[in-house]
Amino acid sequence: MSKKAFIFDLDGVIVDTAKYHYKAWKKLANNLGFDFTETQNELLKGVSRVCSLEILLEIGNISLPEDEKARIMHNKNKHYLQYISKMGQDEILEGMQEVLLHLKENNIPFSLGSASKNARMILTQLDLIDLFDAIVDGNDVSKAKPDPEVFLIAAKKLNANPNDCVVIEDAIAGVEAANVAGMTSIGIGDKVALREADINLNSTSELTIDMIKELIKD
Ligand code: B16
Ligand code: MG
Repeated sequence: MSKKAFIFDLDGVIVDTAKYHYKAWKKLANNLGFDFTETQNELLKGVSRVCSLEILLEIGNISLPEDEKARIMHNKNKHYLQYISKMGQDEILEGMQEVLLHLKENNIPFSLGSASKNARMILTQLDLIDLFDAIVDGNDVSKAKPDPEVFLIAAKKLNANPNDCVVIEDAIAGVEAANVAGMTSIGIGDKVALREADINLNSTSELTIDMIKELIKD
């Protein structure tokens, strides 16, 4: 396939921050007087913070003024960051550190392509930030996934043609964004939900160095 650059999603691909998002959103929902289940949390994966709040309020059938929304979203993030600040390298998803190190050692450029505004802090916490040639996150985009903007900016930063890029994603919106960008998409997780991906893997442990070698081979 001769791919020349890689773009990694963060949550669900490098680290499982979804569980911490869930705890923080659940507390917010409970404070507003309704429950929020783990199944409902699936709806928030890969979705921006603002859109996540809108989905949550819809579940609770609650409407709030904008300033109140901003206030509770800020509190949710503060709560979420308390979990993030305790994270360590042992929370990096299986095989991902090896994959990133292999790419680095072989001078194959790679970027982050995440919806999170906390991405830089998370990568710093995991001691991975210096490995990345570029970082594109929720602070750099005006349009959220499934818009391809995040991945197109990443490709540009890597000086790579979108067709030469491989995106690794765990969210439907992310796979869609990669496909629209003309990139090769690898979907991690539910094969039915992520059936639009070019390659489906059950978990990050299936993203092997051999698979990487195959993707970049001339
Ligand atoms: P934050 P990703 C996404 O990260 C998460 O999957 C999603 O659940 C979250 O709402 C979004 O980041 C925004 O995160 O509140 O930290 O800005 O999967 O695109 O790496
Ligand atoms: Mg994700």
